[in-house]
Amino acid sequence: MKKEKTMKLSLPVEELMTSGHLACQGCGATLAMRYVLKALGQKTALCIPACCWSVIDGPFPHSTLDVPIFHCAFETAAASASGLKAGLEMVGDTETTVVAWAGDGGTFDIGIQALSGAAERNDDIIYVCYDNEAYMNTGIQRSSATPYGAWTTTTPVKHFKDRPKKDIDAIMAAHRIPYQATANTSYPEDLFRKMKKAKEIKGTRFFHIYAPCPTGWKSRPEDTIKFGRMVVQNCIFPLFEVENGEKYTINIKPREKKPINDYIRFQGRFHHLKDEDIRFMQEEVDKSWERLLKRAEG
Ligand SMILES: Cc1ncc(C[n+]2csc(CCOP(=O)(O)OP(=O)(O)O)c2C)c(N)n1
Ligand code: SF4
Ligand SMILES: [Mg+2]
Repeated sequence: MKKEKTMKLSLPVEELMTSGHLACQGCGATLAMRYVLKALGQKTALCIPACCWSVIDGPFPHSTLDVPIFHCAFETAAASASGLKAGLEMVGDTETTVVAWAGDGGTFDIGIQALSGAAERNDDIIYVCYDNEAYMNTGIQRSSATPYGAWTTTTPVKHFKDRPKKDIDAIMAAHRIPYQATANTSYPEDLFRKMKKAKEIKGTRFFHIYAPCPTGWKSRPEDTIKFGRMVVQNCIFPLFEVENGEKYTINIKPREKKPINDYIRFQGRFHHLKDEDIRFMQEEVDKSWERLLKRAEG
């Protein structure tokens, strides 16, 4: 007799994100929201500034999410979340988890002042930056999260981005917030565990989530999960946690660190790069991995 196949689910079956979202196929930011809400549960309120996610959710009064959303101005994700948390506490609601949910442009660039203010005050919010490495919603413009070498509409092929990605994780660690983590939808259990842990901590918590964007990266939708695994194995986007800005824990250390070439080759935004450009990028990745290892050694 044929043995029946069973699959063990390690994440809760309950969905707070339903069908009908408006994202492109293979959108990493969309999957990130789904997993985050599985960890945080129904008593969650979101502040979403202008970004792809303010569209993905759907036109009012429809919503793909089964939690309340406050659509705020581009630069105000953290300040809006701080205010919403204070307001909820004033009416006696101490249970709702307030989440600022912003893109890399809204975090690394335009919202960094509000984020820094909230983190310095240690306001009791979770701030999630889904990082698709450019201003995607307005047509793929460069942000300070765009990696070296990438094409965007404001860094055309002849003048590709010649500055490194801003180290937002180090900037947040300098605020000595109680908890911060990087995460990636290709490692859903890791993301889920860290978000559950963050939910139980008071104060400012910061998540930096890797979010492939097939439209802006000129990649195939079916490669999104593969990219997430690659960036952990080649150390472009390592998975780690930081407590109080000091205690670094690397969650996954690749047994054998992979070269970045394959990852670069699969994305149209890097097609113009010469061997020497890729060699330079590899050196930069090696250096930042070494820096992280040192921080984790204490
Ligand atoms: C003050 C202000 N400046 C510019 C815009 C236009 N704008 C809306 S979304 C967006 C891009 C957002 O980029 P990011 O935060 O990375 O999110 P993504 O679109 O990539 O998801 C821009 C420039 C705006 N809404 N408000
Ligand atoms: S443009 Fe990119 S980030 Fe925006 S919905 Fe499409 S895939 Fe997602
Ligand atoms: Mg972006």
